[in-house]
Amino acid sequence: MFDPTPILSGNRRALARVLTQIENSAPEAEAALAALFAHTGRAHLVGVTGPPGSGKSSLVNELAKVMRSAGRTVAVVAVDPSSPFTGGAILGDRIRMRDLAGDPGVFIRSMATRGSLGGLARSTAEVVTALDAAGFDKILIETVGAGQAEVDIARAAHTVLVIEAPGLGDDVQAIKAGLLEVADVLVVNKADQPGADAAMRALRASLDLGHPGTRHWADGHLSSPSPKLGGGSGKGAWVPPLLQTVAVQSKGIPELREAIERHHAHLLASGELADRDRERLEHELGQRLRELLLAGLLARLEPGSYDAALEQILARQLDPARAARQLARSEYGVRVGEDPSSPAL
Ligand SMILES: Nc1nc2c(ncn2[C@@H]2O[C@H](COP(=O)(O)OP(=O)(O)OP(=O)(O)O)[C@@H](O)[C@H]2O)c(=O)[nH]1
Ligand SMILES: [Mg+2]
Repeated sequence: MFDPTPILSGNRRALARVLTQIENSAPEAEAALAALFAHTGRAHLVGVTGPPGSGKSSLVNELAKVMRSAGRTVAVVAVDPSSPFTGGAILGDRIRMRDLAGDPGVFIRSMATRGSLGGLARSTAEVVTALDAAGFDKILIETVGAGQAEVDIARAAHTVLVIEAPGLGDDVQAIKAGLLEVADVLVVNKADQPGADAAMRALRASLDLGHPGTRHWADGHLSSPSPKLGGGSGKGAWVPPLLQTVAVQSKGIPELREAIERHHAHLLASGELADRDRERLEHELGQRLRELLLAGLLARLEPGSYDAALEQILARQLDPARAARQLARSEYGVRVGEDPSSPAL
């Protein structure tokens, strides 16, 4: 039986132990998370994403400092999707985060990919659960906004910061990757560098052109997104502010914190915070259900039938959709996916 008391009362070693269990997918993690989950839902989750090298870690470090000065406790989760063998970025982050070391109101954790990015998304969510239960006021989640999976990790937060910087190449890249769509606060960092004003203009133009408001998951949302999400409904809608910062000179950081707090206040006042929590947890429920159903099905299939189906598909004797139905049917004896009213898993 897992006793959550040490973590709930701020014992850092107990917290670190559970985070390691989560990262290793140790069997103990599940019981710990089950006991901790009831104590979550209080932290303000802030996602920080953007192209590689735009200054996310530097900004997170600065933000953590001003949040501490304002009396908030802060946890930082740095998600590094690169191979564990090239952990240079993590090392860099550790060194940079040294300013904050020794402060009991700050907790920093780097996470590297062990398996798939999907696995990383899940263990990040679990780490955030543990940090939330441990009582941190603000949880900053840094991911490189390079692919959909990483963007999804950040967008699961309540407030999403998108960090751009001049001279990183094609600004349109980031826009294509759907980063702007998920931004609640937009930052052009490295404003000391040439091209910062041009980057601001480009972002402002695309903000004006774009239709912010449709926060939708890349896959697997089981019900339609709430119409309230994204503030597309006019009155009281949130317009993402566009800020400039110079992380290495601590410039623009109080203004950035202020924008984050304003967004939090907006989420609370509009009821959107509850909507976003609902969306995030529903996404997780759907994801886990899919995984369980698939694993259960694969485990109980007639040996060889999956491969046989694949061979038939490759030989163009059977199409993938029908093959999937046949596999599902042979297992459960139900006609999965043929009833249009049944949810598509
Ligand atoms: N000139 C200038 N350099 C900056 C600024 N902010 C960060 N840097 C530098 O830019 C480099 C990358 O900064 P990081 O904070 O590691 O950027 P990141 O976005 O976390 O990088 P990844 O996690 O690797 O994607 C470092 O050498 C920083 O010192 C800034 O405002 N101005
Ligand atoms: Mg970084």
